[in-house]
Amino acid sequence: MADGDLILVLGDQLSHSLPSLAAADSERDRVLMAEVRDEATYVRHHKKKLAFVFSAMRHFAAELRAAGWTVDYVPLDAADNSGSFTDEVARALERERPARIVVTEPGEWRVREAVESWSEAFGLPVEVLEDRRFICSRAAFEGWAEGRKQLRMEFFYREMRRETGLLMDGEEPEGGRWNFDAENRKPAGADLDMAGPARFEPDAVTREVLTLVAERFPDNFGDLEPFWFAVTAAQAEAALDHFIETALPTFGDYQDAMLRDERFLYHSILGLYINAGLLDPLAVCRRVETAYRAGRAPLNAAEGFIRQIIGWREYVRGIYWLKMPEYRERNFFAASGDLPGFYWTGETDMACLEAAITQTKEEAYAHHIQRLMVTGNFAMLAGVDPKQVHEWYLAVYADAYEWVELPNVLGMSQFADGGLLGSKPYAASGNYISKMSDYCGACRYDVKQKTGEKACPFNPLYWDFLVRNEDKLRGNPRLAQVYRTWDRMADEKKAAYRESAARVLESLS
Ligand code: FAD
Ligand code: DLZ
Ligand code: SF4
Repeated sequence: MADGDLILVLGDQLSHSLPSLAAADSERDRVLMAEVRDEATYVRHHKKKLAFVFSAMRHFAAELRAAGWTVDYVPLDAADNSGSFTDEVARALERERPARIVVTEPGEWRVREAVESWSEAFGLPVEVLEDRRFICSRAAFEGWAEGRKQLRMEFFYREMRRETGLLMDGEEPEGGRWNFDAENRKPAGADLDMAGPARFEPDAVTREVLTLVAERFPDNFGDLEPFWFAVTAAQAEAALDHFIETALPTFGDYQDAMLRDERFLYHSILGLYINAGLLDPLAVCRRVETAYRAGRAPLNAAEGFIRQIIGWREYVRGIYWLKMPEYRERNFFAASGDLPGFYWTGETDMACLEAAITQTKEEAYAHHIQRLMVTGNFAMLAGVDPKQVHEWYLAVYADAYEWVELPNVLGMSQFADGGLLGSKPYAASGNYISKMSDYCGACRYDVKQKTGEKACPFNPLYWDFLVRNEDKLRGNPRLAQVYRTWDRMADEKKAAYRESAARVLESLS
């Protein structure tokens, strides 16, 4: 194919509308897809995540072939697999001698850096196309951020609503308000009817991948089976239909709730499909808006869901590219503790952490409030090094890619960016977890006890965290009331909190 292009398609670019494919000619150009050791090992990914990515890649390659493309697909266990994108591209150049390399911009810094070195290294043009599956380009986000003192998601989100026209009533937001979050904080009762996510039987391709992952990654975190994720766009569409029908109407109400025996509540479990390219984010939002306009979902549900995608998802990606690579190094509290070992086993007496981590181990999934207010909150209160926290999250969730995971972990959950993403740390004592979940009833600790042996560890850690980081946080107007409460506390009570916290921290090391 001396005058054709080599189109490299990455494992999170499994979209038939991908700009690099849309711009190519299936008769002249050749697609390269490769399962590579570097990507499979830059963190120790959950086994289910590896199986999902490889199986979805293999299915996508088959669909491309069926559509008339010539695809060079390099499986992980191919004898001559070189182990990296750069070396696989080098091998393809030897074989095919293309005129150019074309790739849609990679989602992660690490891969982008590699791609940018290729033109010089290989001595031929490398065209990097903008990833139009995102609504806000990197340049547009930079333009929005320029000159602003604070980069608040809420204002960015309004721009995205105007730009997409989603849930707009002329120039005004549908229902007269931009945000219906105040209605989305109900605790859930066990009596609610929850269908759970759509589940799919592994086919022969997936079964082959399951065997490969079991053999090659036996010591990675997480249970490989049962494996029920969608691995094709058609299955992911079916999962979207299922969500809209069974969970969207109540998505808003119980968005922040946690239940021991209901791992998924009314969440969509679509993030992994959207991030891999099996579902288009804007099309998903349009489907949700249609359901609202047809009277099949209330406004607080539709708005809440759409905000997560055109608001939070676009916003964190904008922040990632605006601030990388220095963002990854941020550690506002200079936290240096090690991640407790139970994050890898789930073996802890704290029922909330045990539930969130066990579920993560079994499903490669936990919902937003579990990630933010249970595992994230605990790590921040305990002073864990944010880099270790980041690596854990990047490894354990099937939807985790650095561009979306890092700002959520480092910024939103650990406040390690010093307040770029949030105006105050999401620090909470056991009371928040008790209010929003049924975990505390089954816990060896007592959420009502503030200090002492039986006290919920979140309680003393909460105050200890605020006191330890007083020099960084006292000036924050949103924490003024909290520090006034601390100031008014009797000295013995303060000492008891600090002693209890020291005992908890000691037990973690
Ligand atoms: P739903 O609750 O059904 O939400 C719908 C969709 O909105 C999601 O599928 C996702 O596409 C989007 N969304 C919701 N919240 C966010 C957010 N804060 N940032 C970006 N998109 C959002 N999301 C990831 O996709 N990958 C990650 O690695 C990731 N790591 C996280 C780590 C922490 C500490 C926190 C607090 C959040 C993280 N999130 C991450 C965001 C969010 O928790 C997940 O997107 C969500 O839980 C995925 O489950 P779901 O598909 O059922 O989402
Ligand atoms: C997550 C992942 C994994 C585990 N393996 C591969 C792989 O072998 N080949 C591939 O093309 N992509 C993989 N991915 C997704 C990539 O990490 C993702 O496409 C890039 O990080 C985006 O920059
Ligand atoms: Fe978690 Fe504390 Fe409740 Fe136990 S008592 S489940 S540790 S919040």
